[in-house]
Amino acid sequence: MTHRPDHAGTSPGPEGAAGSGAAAAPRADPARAPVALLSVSIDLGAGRRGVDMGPSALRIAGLVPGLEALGYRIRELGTVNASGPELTPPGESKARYLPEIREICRRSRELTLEAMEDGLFPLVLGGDHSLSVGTASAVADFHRRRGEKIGLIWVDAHTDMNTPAITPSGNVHGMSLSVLTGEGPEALLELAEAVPAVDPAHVCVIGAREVDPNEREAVRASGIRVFTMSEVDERGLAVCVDEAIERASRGTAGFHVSFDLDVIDPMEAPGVGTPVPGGISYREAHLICEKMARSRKLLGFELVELNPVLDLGNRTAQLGVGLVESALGKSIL
Ligand SMILES: [Mn+2]
Repeated sequence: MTHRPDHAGTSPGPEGAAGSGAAAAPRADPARAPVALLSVSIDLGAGRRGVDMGPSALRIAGLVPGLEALGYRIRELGTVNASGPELTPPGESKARYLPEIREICRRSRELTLEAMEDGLFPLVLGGDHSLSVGTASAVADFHRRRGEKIGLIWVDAHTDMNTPAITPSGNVHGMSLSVLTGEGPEALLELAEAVPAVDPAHVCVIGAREVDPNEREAVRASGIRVFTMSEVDERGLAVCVDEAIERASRGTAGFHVSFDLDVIDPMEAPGVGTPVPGGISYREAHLICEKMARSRKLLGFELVELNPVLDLGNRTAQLGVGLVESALGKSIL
């Protein structure tokens, strides 16, 4: 197993000293149900190849032993495999590979829902960000069937609020949050049991710094709350994360997190599908995840857009494993 350095420099947190005697034991957490681990090997929603290998790289970086060391039992749900772009007709240029992406989302959604019905906490490894249409809607529908709403926190350099009508690229990974909040291709909207799958009033984006021109209008019209990188710089990350958690938790059963590794600066996370300069730091990424763990409101977590082809010695995958551990309760003290 590879050694992963522990993350350094984050504060122990407000309740750090109040461990109530459970010294070495992992922090109690409602998410400490057994973990259902699902890999979604797809890059059809992205503009370049490689993120389909993300789930394997995270496993090589020690994801499973890391979670077991935290006390989690893991149930493997296996891998949902998309066909490669060489063998898949791209179809319409404004939503490339839509039929195949729909099928991958449908299968990912079913596996996620089944696991939750069995009492498991869904942890999803991607894969390009289109997969969230399946997984996040599964978490939403699981709770909807129980009369509950969920929040959604989208940690990403992008807002993923494009639609076929406005997309400059035709890449579906830039449309997934739009679909989840009610606008997009019918083939994807109809996967969820309700439209929108998630009420935009409970949706936050953290770290956005690259939004397409027409996408800005869609963001403004949608009612989601975007903490842009400049707001994060102006007000500080901790305040923004606290507000995002508050908004996603108010009147909901809790929130699902969709964590796109491109939110982190490419200097620290080079192995991502769509690198954008000016991202958050290694320590800030951990702070986000630790705050989510401390909130005790986490309903599901997915880590997406890891691209091993662009990575340097699997360091982005190692960072990703550390972030999952932080989100699931690992802390410095
Ligand atoms: Mn994304």
